[in-house]
Amino acid sequence: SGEEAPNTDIITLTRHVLNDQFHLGSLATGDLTLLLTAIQTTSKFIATNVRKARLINLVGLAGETNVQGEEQKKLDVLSNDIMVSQLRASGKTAVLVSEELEDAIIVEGRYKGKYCVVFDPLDGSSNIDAGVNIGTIFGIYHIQPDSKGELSDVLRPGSQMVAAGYVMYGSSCNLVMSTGHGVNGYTLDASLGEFILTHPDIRIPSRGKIYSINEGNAAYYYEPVTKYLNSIKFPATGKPYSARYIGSMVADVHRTLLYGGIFCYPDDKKSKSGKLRLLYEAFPMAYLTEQAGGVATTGRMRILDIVPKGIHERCPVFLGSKEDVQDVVKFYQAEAKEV
Ligand code: P6P
Repeated sequence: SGEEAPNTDIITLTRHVLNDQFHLGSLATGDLTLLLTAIQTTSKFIATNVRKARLINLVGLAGETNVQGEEQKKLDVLSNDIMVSQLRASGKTAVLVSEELEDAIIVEGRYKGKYCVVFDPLDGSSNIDAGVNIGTIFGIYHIQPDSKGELSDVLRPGSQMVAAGYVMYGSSCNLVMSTGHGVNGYTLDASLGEFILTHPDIRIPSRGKIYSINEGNAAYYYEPVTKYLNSIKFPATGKPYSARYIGSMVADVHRTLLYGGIFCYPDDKKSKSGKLRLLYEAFPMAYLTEQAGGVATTGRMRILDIVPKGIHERCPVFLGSKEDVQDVVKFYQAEAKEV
């Protein structure tokens, strides 16, 4: 008939992760798959609410009433609540850390499992009124061998995570994830309610042409950052880089993974440790960046080597194409030599 035959070999996230289990060998008990299924469910729920929010003005400050006159929850509070309940109900978690909760949740009783999930349920939610893409960011640790699940299980370097990912809520709903064997991207087919593999084996280009940083902070930058930016804005040879800054980490990192270049949120004279959170923003994005062949550093050390002291601590972030990030590090190393 000449019509394009429907693609019958669609690979769903669940099937892809199940296949992945063969990599994990004996470690694969299905628990991680079930945990990732719970994360998929929360992503679909949040995606629906983010979309509705744009339609019926669900956004705004907590305590206001929405068009139905109901006491409405801020989207990020709602997103947090659904993630906590779904992750606990999965029976696979022992420790939960959320950007929205002051303290870690230790799961007790019959629902206690072997994994710790650290997450920002809706990062960048202040952008939602403007229709900017926002997202959920998550990282997963296995509890330590002699532990039943306690705070020390999440105060570990990001290099000990077994999986990490983000969900971006925009014109489509994209889930990008790694379980330690490369990075894959999935797109939600709302008619099927399934995440379909659309970006297999994402590899970040070794060098890009885009830099992403909030130049509104330029007055506070330390010298290595100023010198690096000048080197790509006024290059001795070649063309200047393009500037792209969305101000929503998931959107800026997603573009960096796909197009290459560098995303920066450095420490400066105003923000002594930078702005981004180590456990559930920097670690998962650094994990994905490295799994895609890129580099993620504070300027002075590999982000995934940091040992967190607290669950909400912040850290400086430079991540993206290997050569671009290594260019920044050279300016920090030059500064260290001057000292
Ligand atoms: P600034 C959003 O509020 C966020 O946490 C990240 O998603 C984003 O990268 C950063 O803050 C933007 O911060 O200071 O540039 O507005």
